[in-house]
Amino acid sequence: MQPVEKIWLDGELVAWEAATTHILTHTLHYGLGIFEGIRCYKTDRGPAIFRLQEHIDRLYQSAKITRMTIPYRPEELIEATFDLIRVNGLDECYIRPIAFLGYGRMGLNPIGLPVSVAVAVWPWGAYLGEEGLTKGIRAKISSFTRHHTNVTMTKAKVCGNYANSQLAKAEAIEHGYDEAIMLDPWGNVAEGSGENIFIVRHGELKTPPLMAILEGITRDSVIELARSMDISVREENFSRDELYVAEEAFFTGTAAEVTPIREVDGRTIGPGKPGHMTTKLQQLFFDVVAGRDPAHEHWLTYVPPA
Ligand code: PPE
Repeated sequence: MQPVEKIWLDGELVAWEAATTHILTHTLHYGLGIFEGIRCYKTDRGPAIFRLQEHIDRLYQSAKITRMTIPYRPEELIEATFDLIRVNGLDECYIRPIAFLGYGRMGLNPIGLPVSVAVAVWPWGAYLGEEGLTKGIRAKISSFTRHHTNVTMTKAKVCGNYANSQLAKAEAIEHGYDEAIMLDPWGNVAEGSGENIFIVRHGELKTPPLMAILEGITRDSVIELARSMDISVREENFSRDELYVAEEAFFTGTAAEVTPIREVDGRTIGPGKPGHMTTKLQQLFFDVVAGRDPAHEHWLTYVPPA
């Protein structure tokens, strides 16, 4: 990764190398931490953060679900993010807020432990490679099942939830694929290791409903963009074999943006290259985040001068 100068840690801007924590930090052992992933894009009017408020709101929702008290107000984390982007002199970056249980006691009981909060920013290019964005990626249905929502709370972006994602991701890569697609406990297609998934079937867009998946902000954006283009969107379960015969498929996520899927389990999706609808939505998405679409200007927060 590409280090920058400063990280915001518990209310202070500290040097990148100094943003460390004790080895007996509770979350390191047991995984009850919550985080966000946000992107800031370069625009003609300076750096702009995509759907900042929605991401911060989701962080506090994750806190509510996990009963963690974030010892800062949302506005303080927003200010911290602005400060960081300015002090590190970035025009685009990825933003990673995290709240975690600190040092003080071992054993599973999380109640009463101190909560630490950090925000880090760094340049992060195409998540699944530049070529993935333009030509599409190859995915594998994972042998690992996505969590049942009563196993772990899938609406919360909890650090520990990502052990499941990492098993799936490593398996996919070791089998020569770029990304994993996980099925939910009922056998429906759920999501990628760190992305939501869409298919085009009979000319309509389909994406799994919000049961066992993360309520993706890019997912929500793409649904709205598609409807603005008069594309019909169904939030409906579909099976693995329906994915195999889809006309198009793509992932959405803050890191992954809109990444076409050109192959699943050795089956070519559509013509084996990004389809018409995927390309149109990807283009519109990149216009929106770069501040080139007045209709969705309200999704951008321009980093104010100090
Ligand atoms: N599902 C999962 C499991 C997930 O982790 C993400 C984001 C999404 C869907 C898409 O959500 P949204 O970003 O709100 O559209 N994954 C984050 C972490 C990726 C990482 O490798 O770290 C992200 O994209 O920032």
